[in-house]
Amino acid sequence: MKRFPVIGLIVSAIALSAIALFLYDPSLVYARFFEYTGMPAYQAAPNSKPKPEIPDAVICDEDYPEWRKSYTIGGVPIQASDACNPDNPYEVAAFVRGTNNVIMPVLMETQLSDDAVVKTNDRDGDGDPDDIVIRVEVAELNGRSPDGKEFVPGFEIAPGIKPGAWVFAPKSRGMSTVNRDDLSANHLLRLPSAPIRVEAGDNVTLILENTHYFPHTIHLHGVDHSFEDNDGVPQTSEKMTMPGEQHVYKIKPRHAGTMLYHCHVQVQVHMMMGLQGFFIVEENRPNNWVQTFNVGAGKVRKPSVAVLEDYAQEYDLHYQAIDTELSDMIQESNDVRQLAKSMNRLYDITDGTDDYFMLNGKSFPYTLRESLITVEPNQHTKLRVLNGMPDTLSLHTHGHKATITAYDGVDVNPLARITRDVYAVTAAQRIDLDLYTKDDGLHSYGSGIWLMHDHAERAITTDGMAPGGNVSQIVYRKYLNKNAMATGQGENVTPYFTPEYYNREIPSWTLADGFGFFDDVGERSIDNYKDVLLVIVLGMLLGVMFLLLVAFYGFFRRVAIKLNGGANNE
Ligand SMILES: [Cu+2]
Repeated sequence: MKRFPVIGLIVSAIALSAIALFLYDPSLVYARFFEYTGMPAYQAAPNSKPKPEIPDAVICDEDYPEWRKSYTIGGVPIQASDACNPDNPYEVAAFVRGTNNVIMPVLMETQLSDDAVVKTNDRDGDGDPDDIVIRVEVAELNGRSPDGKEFVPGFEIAPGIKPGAWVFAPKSRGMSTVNRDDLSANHLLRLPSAPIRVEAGDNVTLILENTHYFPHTIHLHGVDHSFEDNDGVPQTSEKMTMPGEQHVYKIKPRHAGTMLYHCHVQVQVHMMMGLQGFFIVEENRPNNWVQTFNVGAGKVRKPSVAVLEDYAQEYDLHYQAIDTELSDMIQESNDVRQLAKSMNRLYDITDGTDDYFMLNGKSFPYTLRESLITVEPNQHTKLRVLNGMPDTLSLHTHGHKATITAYDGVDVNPLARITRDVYAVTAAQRIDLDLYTKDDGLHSYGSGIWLMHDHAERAITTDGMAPGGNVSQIVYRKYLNKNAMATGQGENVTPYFTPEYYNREIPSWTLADGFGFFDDVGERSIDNYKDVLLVIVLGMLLGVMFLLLVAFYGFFRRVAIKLNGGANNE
């Protein structure tokens, strides 16, 4: 009478075991099965997902294309720029003449404070001012705001990518954002910290106005300066400049060259957050009005007299990297106590890995908007390279071998200069390069669109997605289109200008792959759920086994009672 459920349980157990075996390794079951039925016909692979829509992307987004032409503003000759996003020529004029010397309409075309760069007194009578007062502020980019979800002021290094950062910027006026609705940073607040230029022999007063919530200093790395109250090191030369305070650095550099400045407070955090920039001392020449700031680095629209003696044009190339473990901290909290703890005590740079790699504050494809090096044949271009990354920069130029003319601001003996195509630049090091576009098979292989990038391959990615990182191009001008982009014969770059690409939502070769060979695999098949089903079936099997045990126990208990003749019956 109780036999039926027991048999049912036994059958269930056997059936579940068979299903479990099938799920665990179908080929074991198939092999037995096919011995009797023969092999099945070919089964097609699952369909691909439909090709993703590539969102409309703006390749060149510049509002002021007229800024690309050459200008003369306030008597300052400003070279043309081929960049999609050129520098504001009025700003350049103010940096060259000094914000105190340009007329108000020029200053009003910028967001500079009228005391950002004050130039006075031609002490040696050589036609240019010698007392230079420069004011820098400290700005946060992409920080957490108590007012909303958006990080402010916003600064994209690549499509949709806004890491937290800090920069030194020329003293500005007005809002840090474009306006109340557009929370992007105003034009002056951006990575990298603005390159600063002075002339050798100038009496330079560099004033750090600490507009930030942490203490900072400025260390003038490689720049001739006296020690006391001037070296930027909180343990030796001076106290830290606390929030709201200012510090005055006084220098009169005797030696010209490509140097750098950086904060020396908690260097492993502050320098890596972006408080580092070029500090360039130009050779002393008559009538040498130098461009004090080069916001955003890149092309110098008003090169110094000495540079123009040997070169047609000049570019500042600042390489940087960001570890998101550090940069995310200012997006998780805006309580300075929490930040001081997380940044100074919890963040461990020895466990850090860099995720984003930037040239002049941007990663590919935005490097194409403002960091193309555009050249003509048979031209000398001066490149100043600063490695602000913790690892060695292995800068490689396609199609060109450039000559290293200086290391760390010291000229290399012309007889000992090295011409090469990978330039090793260690952390904090600077090199000056002579990029000579003579088509002789050595200096140049001829016209084209030639890549220029760090050959440590992680640096050509954006958090592992390629193409990204610090990839840029040396472009012969005949390849430029009217949007200031190089037009080549290669793949369509549109997908790279979308946040979706760097969110890993678009197959890498989708536009090149008309047949969809490399599209994503479509709907999930039963195989994807196999492990889940296996666990469920094993659970059911366990339940059946338990019921079976209960049934057997009841059966043997009754048998035992019968054998005892009911003597021990309760
Ligand atoms: Cu600092």
